[in-house]
Amino acid sequence: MKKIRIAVFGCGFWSKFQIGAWTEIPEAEVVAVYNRTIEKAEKIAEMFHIPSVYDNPEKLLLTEKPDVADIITDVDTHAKFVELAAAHKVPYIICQKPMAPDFPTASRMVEVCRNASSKLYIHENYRWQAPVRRLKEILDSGAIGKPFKARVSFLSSYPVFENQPFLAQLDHFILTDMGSHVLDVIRFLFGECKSLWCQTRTINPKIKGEDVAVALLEMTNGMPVYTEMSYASVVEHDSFSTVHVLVEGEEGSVFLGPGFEIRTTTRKGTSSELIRFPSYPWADPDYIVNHESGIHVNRNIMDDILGRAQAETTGSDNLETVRLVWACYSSANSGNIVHLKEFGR
Ligand code: 89Y
Repeated sequence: MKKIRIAVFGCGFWSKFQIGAWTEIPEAEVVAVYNRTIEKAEKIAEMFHIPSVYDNPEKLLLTEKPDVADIITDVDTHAKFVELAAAHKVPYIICQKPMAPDFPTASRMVEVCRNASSKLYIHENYRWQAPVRRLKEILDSGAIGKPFKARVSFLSSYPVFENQPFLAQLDHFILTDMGSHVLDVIRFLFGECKSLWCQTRTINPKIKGEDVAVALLEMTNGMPVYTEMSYASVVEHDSFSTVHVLVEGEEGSVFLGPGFEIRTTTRKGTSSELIRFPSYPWADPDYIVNHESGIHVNRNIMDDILGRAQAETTGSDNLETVRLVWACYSSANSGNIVHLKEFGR
């Protein structure tokens, strides 16, 4: 089998999990890694037996001519690497979430790739988490009838700044970092959003951006969805690194809660199921739900590349999630309800 040749740009915290997830996809082969500090690239290459290492991205692209550029750098350089890969006519480009540090940059990235005929995908994995997929199956089965409202929560005090110190320096934190995931899960479960109101706060004095956000969304299907995200919450059931979701329907309700348990309640009573995960040598047990979902998003992108399925998290689809993130900031700044039809068009 001829493998799809992948070049990875950026060898920071997330790279070992994303490359680890590629090792689970038989059609994929990571052939080269780039990092500005070459020692980091060498370490990752050694860990995963990757043959070529570069500290010059252009040299990598000219020499390797990869099928896929997988960009796992920090958000500030996503546009630079996506646009470089597009200029080198790389046919498939994958970019880590959040796509860009602002909405206009994200729109431009989608446009540049479209004009270069490079297919852009965003590595947005939360909608691929096993409990979230199962929840969607339950909703689609009609078990709770027609959903009429929902709550999607990410409440945590996990010491995320220890693993990823740059997060403390971001001017915009929780809505870009976690909101990208949470709002994408909301789109996956309930469709598009019509309007929203949002409030943000900064509780941790050691960080630059906001670490708490609450938002009320009106979906185009009429459902109200309340969402809350926080890295300042010392709660009994910490939701790191997933979401807790309660959906109420006309015939019952379903709750994805602590311990990856899904409890479905109808007038007949409550049933429970637990989602379990295999362990992988490259995955961190603290993040297992998250790291495992990397395999599914990579699988979906690979299937799209091979013409076997349509990718869910394309650049243009994810632009709608980015739109929600920045609509939330706009609402938080103005105190007003933001109508999505008018935002960023
Ligand atoms: O990006 C986020 C994620 O996926 O899990 C944790 C994280 O890295 C920081 O909040």
